[in-house]
Amino acid sequence: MRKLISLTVPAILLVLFLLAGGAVSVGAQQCTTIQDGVLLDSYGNLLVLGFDEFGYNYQAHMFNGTYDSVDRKLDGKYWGATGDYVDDMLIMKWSDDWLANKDCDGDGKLDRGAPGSAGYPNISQGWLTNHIVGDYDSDGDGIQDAHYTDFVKIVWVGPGGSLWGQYEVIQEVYNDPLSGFHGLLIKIGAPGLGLNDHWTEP
Ligand SMILES: [Ca+2]
Ligand SMILES: [Ca+2]
Repeated sequence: MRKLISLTVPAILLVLFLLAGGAVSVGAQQCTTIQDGVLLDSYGNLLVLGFDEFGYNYQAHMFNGTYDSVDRKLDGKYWGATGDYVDDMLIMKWSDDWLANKDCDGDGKLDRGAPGSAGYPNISQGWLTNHIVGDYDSDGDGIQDAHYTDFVKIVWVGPGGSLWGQYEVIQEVYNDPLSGFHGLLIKIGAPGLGLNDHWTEP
């Protein structure tokens, strides 16, 4: 349980903070795709098709990497922080409204939010999932003896959401046998990932 909050909340931040930079200017009605070879990440590197060295596949709306690589800097740290979770595996998937694979408003960044909505193109909507597989030292003897998994679903719910002001964790399933958690269902909301109309209970 010790890692439950500290791991999941930072993990889901990542897509929100990526791709802050941009370079290309296109016509208002024209979409720029990753295939065009001009869209950049926040460090000025070209986005590529398929999985990049960090584990991102923006075209497929997927990430398969670690806490270290999720900040797009392989430095043994998670956004500058250290800890034994940094090498834990992280898999994410997201909807097009969370982070699209093209830039249609011409700001040089992958679009966020549903086109036409108030938050478009800068505020992620839709849904994001995190699946974490990791180990930790349960008793301080230096051996990574404890194995855990965590699965989290997050959706945009609009103003008033308890997470970052407009999001909610609608489901979390935590497994950590050594600490006595066997598929602990921490929270579950309505079915229908990211469909705000289907949301019933935070
Ligand atoms: Ca890193
Ligand atoms: Ca854009």
